[in-house]
Amino acid sequence: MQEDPAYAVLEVLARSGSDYVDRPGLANKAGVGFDDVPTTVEHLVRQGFPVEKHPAYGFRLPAAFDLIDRDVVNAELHRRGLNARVDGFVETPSTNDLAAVAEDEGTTIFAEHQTQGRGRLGRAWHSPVGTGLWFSTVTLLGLPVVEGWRITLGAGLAVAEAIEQLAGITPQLKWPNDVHINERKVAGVLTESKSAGGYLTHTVIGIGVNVHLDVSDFPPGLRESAGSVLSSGGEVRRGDLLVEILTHLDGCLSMSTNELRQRWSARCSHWGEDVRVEVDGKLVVGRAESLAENGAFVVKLPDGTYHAVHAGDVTRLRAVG
Ligand code: BT5
Repeated sequence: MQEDPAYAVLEVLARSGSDYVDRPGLANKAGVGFDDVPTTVEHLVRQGFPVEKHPAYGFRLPAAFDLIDRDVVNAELHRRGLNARVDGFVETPSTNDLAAVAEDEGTTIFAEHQTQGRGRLGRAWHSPVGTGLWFSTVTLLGLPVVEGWRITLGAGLAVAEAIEQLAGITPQLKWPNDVHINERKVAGVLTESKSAGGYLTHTVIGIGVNVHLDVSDFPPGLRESAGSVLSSGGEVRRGDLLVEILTHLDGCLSMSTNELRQRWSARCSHWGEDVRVEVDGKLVVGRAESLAENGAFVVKLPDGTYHAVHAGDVTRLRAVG
């Protein structure tokens, strides 16, 4: 995969802290042509990166800017014995598309900004610069296709555990792919798989976590429903969170189905609540009961029968009055 020189420029600036880096130094350390430095920096500024320019000293990023340093992340992943390896881009339509053509297990791609970040069913995922963790990781885990749900639920669990470990906040899980804090969606998972002969052959696990966004940073349509680690009172650095999620993901993908169901269920906020599930345009209303052995979300209907939902969106029915 082609390196993104603009991301290397950001890393060089972030590594120099509050010191300026002059143009030759930047070109040399980031591996970009001397002549390309001004256009690359202009491009970054247009993208929304707060790169400061000084006519004599050169360029710098505010020391507080939380950039993900690939070398630091990769060294820590290696130290932990994980197979994952990360690469970073300033901007891409969707990290899931870049990961879809990566062949190696553990290839992980993050972007500062996605122009066409997506959720399930063609929905959009808001992914602005500098504030979130937007990444995709490849797993070649050859599960039967019918067990693919383990990857989606395992990824959500990994995100929740990682946030709890680093920020001391306890997120809750919403079936099948949401991570919530204080009833606001803080993260989502989009898994996209290829399969052959009934088995998964290549799965991209796309994860979006709102890290530093204020509620006002969301578009008006999301301000009531979305939140971030920061807006929930937690402070984490994005690189640390990336390492921690990949570490937990490794554990969640290798645990038994029963352990996964137990740990996922213990964090799920639905149980005992009246919910509405939209399945292929049809509405199922009932009480959230359990996570079935096959990963289905089981709802008890008003007539006492049970309905197993295999795909859809679950919404809590709020008590009126
Ligand atoms: C998801 O879909 O929650 C999956 C999100 C996966 C995003 C990652 S980022 C890296 C990788 N590359 C991608 O292109 N995608 C993955 P779904 O359950 O369908 O939820 C989508 C809905 O969440 C939208 O229709 C909005 O209502 C809401 N939403 C969009 N952006 C959001 C955000 N940043 N925070 C919270 N909610 C958001």
